[in-house]
Amino acid sequence: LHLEQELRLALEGQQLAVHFQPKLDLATQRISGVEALARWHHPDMGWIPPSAFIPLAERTGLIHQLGSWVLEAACAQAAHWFEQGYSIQVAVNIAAQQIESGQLVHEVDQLLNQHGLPAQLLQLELTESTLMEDVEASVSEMQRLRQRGVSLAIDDFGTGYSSLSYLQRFPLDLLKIDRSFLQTQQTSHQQGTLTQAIIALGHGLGLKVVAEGVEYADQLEALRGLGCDYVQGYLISRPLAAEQLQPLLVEKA
Ligand code: G
Ligand code: G
Ligand code: MN
Ligand code: NA
Repeated sequence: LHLEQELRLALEGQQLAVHFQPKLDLATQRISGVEALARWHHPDMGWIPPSAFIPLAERTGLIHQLGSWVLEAACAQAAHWFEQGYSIQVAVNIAAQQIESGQLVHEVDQLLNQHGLPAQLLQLELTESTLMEDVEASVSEMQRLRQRGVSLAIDDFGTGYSSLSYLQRFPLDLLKIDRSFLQTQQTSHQQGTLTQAIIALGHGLGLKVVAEGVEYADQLEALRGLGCDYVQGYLISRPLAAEQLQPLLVEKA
């Protein structure tokens, strides 16, 4: 209950921030997008990890407020980069409750308008488990978002329990392979085989594929060999504040 009060105060005050982790396009060797990640800096407790406050926000319903705040901050930053001449797609993590609220499409419409942001520069990440909570509702909300040109990703793929027959029903653009597949790839040939199979599955469904949690150069080269489209992970960069990220970005020709 104590931390819940602190999170309420954080949402009202200036304690939350959004950091951005770049995604490298293996075809162009350029940063083509970033993932927005919520950060909480408490005045006394210091940095509080998302693994502590995201589940708390979901339990208490504060995720609506937090999710809206992150979405707004991400759209503002994406619009800022766009105005500066960078073509950087910003991906935002969306919790199940945000999809279930039925308000997400309206919220996204307003933000795109307000910031003059082309819809293709916004991507929403939905985890496999979120999508499986209510398949029909997810498909319908996703179709509405996709009609507007918003890009959609399935996040943490391979850790949930989605049946492959459902996968083709979701209107998706990108499949994000969960980082747990990479963490063991070095030691296990079988994990490498799974990564290869997931990439083939994604491509078979017409999706681009990104591997998360890439920490070593040999992992990146292996993924390139497997035809993976993008990589994200500490090898490329940790999540950074927007200003710190600037040197990694390349202006449009
Ligand atoms: O940044 P970090 O790797 O510690 O993130 C941990 C988890 O918190 C990840 O699963 C990430 O998706 C989640 N997360 C970070 N920011 C947000 C956010 O704004 N909304 C939601 N729903 N989840 C987030
Ligand atoms: O679940 P989601 O993909 O949204 O979470 C992203 C999380 O993964 C963030 O908390 C981020 O800090 C973390 N992360 C990003 N890159 C790496 C990496 O290379 N290794 C590890 N262990 N974690 C990473
Ligand atoms: Mn994510
Ligand atoms: Na993920």
